[in-house]
Amino acid sequence: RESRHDKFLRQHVDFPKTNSELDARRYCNLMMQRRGMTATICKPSNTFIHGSHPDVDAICSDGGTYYTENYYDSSAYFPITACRIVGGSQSPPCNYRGRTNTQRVRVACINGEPVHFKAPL
Ligand code: UM3
Repeated sequence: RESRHDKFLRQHVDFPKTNSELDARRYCNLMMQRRGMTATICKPSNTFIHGSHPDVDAICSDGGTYYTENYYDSSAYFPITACRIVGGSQSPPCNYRGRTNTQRVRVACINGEPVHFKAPL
């Protein structure tokens, strides 16, 4: 069975960025499907971090600063693509809007590994 950390990597880490020539909307529509987030319902919001697995994992230790509870903010700025469902499409085919940015990211850590992406920073 997939661990929480493996699920986090599947849903939130894409490095190097897949099909970087695509615009953000096409990227989201492709990757939300390819990473298994559109099977039964369209996951409403999901952010992809374009950083290496070790660099993202390090947010929970020397690459991050403690925020609160089990949340840590990355020290590094990562390129990200934030995907958000276009109003209406709750079930497949899922239509997303995409937005790119470069920013620090906030994650929840369990046993020193990221398991959850925290929306705003
Ligand atoms: N989510 C993102 N990016 C956003 C907003 C929400 O990835 O900008 C995800 C994180 C959570 C879920 O999924 O939406 C609820 O906040 P996760 O637990 O699988 O990381």
